[in-house]
Amino acid sequence: MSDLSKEQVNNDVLEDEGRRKFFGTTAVASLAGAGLVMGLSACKQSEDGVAGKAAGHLEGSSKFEVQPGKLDSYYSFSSAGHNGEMRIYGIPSGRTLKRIPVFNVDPMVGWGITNESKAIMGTNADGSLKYMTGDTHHVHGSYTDGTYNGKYLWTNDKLNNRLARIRMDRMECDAITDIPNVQGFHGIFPDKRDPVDANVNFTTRVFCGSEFASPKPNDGRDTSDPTKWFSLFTCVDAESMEVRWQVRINGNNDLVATSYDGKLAASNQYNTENGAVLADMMSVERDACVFFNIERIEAAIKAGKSFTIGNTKVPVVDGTIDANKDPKTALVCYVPVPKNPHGVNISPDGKYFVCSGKLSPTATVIETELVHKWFAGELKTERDAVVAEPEIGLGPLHTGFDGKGNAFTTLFLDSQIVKWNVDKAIAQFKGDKSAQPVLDRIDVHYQPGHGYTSMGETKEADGKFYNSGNKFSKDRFLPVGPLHVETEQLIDISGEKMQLIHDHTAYPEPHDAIIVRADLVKTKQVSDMNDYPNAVKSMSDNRIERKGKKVMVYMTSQAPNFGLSEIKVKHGDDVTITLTNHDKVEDLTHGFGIENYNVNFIVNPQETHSVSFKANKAGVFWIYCTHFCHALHLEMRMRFIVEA
Ligand code: CUK
Ligand code: CUA
Ligand code: CA
Repeated sequence: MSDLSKEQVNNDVLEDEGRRKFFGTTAVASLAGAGLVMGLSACKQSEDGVAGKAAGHLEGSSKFEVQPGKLDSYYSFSSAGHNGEMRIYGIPSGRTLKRIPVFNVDPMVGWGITNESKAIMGTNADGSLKYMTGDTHHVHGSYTDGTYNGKYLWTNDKLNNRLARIRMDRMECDAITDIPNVQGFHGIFPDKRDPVDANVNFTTRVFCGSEFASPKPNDGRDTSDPTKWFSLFTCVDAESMEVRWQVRINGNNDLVATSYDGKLAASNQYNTENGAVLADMMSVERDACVFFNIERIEAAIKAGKSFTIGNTKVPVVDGTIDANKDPKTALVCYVPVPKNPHGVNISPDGKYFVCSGKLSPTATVIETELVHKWFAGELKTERDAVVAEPEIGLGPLHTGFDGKGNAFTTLFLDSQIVKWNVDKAIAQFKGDKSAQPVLDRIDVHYQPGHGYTSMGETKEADGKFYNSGNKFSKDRFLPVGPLHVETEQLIDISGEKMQLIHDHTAYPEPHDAIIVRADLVKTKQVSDMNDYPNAVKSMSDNRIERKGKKVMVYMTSQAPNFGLSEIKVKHGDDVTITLTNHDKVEDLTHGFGIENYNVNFIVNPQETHSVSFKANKAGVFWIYCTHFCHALHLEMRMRFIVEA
């Protein structure tokens, strides 16, 4: 807050003017540092004549207020960045509904602590977690007929290169797959139907892009010869979560999108140069948006035209430019787009992919049908698939759609969302000088990364809400130390002009999210005991069994009691405790914590979880219920006695 005057701070509400000044200085400083100054002005009157309006308080925004006791109409499923989890917000309220632990350890629910969650996360030979952290960027859901079917969500781990699946009936992670031989696993997108089988109109594959080239295999060879490093595009089976195949590419993969016909996966490439340092990555004017021909890739693998890398058994096909010169047999099509593009999104009608310029003030519109024509050998050059390239503003990144022909792109450098019309951009590209694609701009606070619309990644895009995920909040909330909270800004896009509804906070730092209509999500409120193979099914089954140094404890809980009043073991024993919650009432969860033993997890109604640990401290240690469950919650405790 140091740049703001005392007077401004003393006002109940800071004036917009002060914010602009504050924003301007810091933004220019940070961009100058990156060598990316491109004539930045924070609130510019653009050449298209559409001025960004100061997004203050929206008159009538209370119509979107979710009153106490009322429910939101949408779920937002969001990534969490380097926190490694997935989050659920209610829209339009912006209320945080749940944080789903995925790649991170979460003692509140016992993720990374119970044996069942450790088995999903992966362990070393000694039972310790293989990884304790991750970096989630993108969340996408499973599809039927081009819209969400409410079954699965997937998210990536850019840090440790894993794909995780969330089952939506419980909103819990049920599978994590290592993506072999890649680094910087960033973009993901599920397919929307099968490219060949007309009966399969639902998601069966998840596509994964990787940003960073690396030696293959990465075992110490070629460490000083980056020309030998390359990136892979990966396909994972949506049900088995096994890696199906990979494609060797030139350049890199950043974000991923899929066509509605199931035939294409697309990925933007900012490093076609294969540069290892920044200057090299920005050296050419055009990079690419790359299209994968799913049917041909799978046919090539069936025909055995693949190789493997090191000990990995996953078949890899050659998708490099040199190996794909003939469009009629090519597996991959590289469409040139300017410059260091970021983000690729498909319009809800399936007709157009939009890839943003990032270092070019343009968005490139690529027609799906023309990509198919290129693969059929009917297009002269890959670039001929481009049908529009409107100038929309500085630092364009991600695009959402309203289902009415309009696109909404985040402008990182301009700190704006720009609304533009796809058909008008195409007309302008064809030479119609009267066509003005840009329709509206709104300032956001500040510097948006992802922006996404309600149902915008489906054919049911409804044009109601747009959420801007901003990378800097600066003065927007009370300061909480050097790192500010992030801002998410909800915008009403139902009218001609965008209107800011409100800000809500997000713990740093989410990237992308999807906004899903609430009626498409059906969760179970009470689990089925039979879904847990190790359930202690009867209250009379409470017991302790010993085999040598191994002690197995089988227990139940039912408010306000644990099924045993003490567990007695010997110092050095290997203890496994299995706990089944026999309560059937919705939300009647018990916790299980052992004093000074670092054991902490919960059991929801009818669920079973277990923990294993060494009794390495002698003494009396209270076990208590950590989750408020009953008037006698405090009395819900028992003893863990370790004899010397
Ligand atoms: S990336 Cu973060 S703003 Cu990881 Cu989707 Cu574009
Ligand atoms: Cu059981 Cu608190
Ligand atoms: Ca580049």
